[in-house]
Amino acid sequence: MGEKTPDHLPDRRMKQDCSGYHERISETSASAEAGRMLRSQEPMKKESTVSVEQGDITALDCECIVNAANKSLLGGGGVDGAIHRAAGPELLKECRTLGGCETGKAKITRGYHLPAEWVIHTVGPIYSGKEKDAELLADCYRNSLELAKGYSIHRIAFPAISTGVYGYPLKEAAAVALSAVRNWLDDNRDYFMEVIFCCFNQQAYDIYQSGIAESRTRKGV
Ligand code: AR6
Repeated sequence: MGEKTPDHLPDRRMKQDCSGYHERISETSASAEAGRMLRSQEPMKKESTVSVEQGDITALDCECIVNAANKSLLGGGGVDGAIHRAAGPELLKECRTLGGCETGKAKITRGYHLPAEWVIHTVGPIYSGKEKDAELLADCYRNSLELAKGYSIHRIAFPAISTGVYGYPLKEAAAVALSAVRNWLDDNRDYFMEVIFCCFNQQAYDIYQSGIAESRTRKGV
């Protein structure tokens, strides 16, 4: 990995900005924050957000996208294949220098020809039905967010890791993903992060959307 020079990256933001057709819901509570600010007279902090969008993650104009890779980090099918195709051969070249990645861990590269400046590659568990699956899947989200924070990234999009070739049931995986992200945001209240769950199809979108709505109801916001 070279030096972090995001300011000197070529302008890739001319690619498609998908915000026009991606639906979004958010669990942020700006009005609650405004109320707190008035009461405490403290300056208003930007609240982290969690949202869900439907579409192709390779088209997202987002600072960082996450790849559901395999341990070799040398590409594959599904979202991994799509990311490598869209990023171009430079991505594979950089991935070759990384020495692979263990399940649950994460590594970072440039985004090359993607609209995203950065790609975080994480390796989800192959679903086995054992307890360890959820721990490893949560590690993917936690370690990706931690790595992103280390690179001062503030906007990150995740695919539904492990729910394709690796066979993790979507509903279970979404619950793990949402809770891992929420826990990380709770532990990092001093750091603003915009988290997007990018769902490839309607079924995944609906599952994530209801998961977020449920947590909003629980929190009463
Ligand atoms: N944008 C967003 N989500 C996508 C896209 C896309 N372009 N394409 C697929 N998905 P998978 P895994 C969704 O199989 O289960 C690869 O070969 C898809 O609908 O890509 O973690 C790797 O090299 C599904 O919900 O990843 C590994 O060998 C989710 O992304 C293995 O697959 C994940 O499906 C990893 O398997």
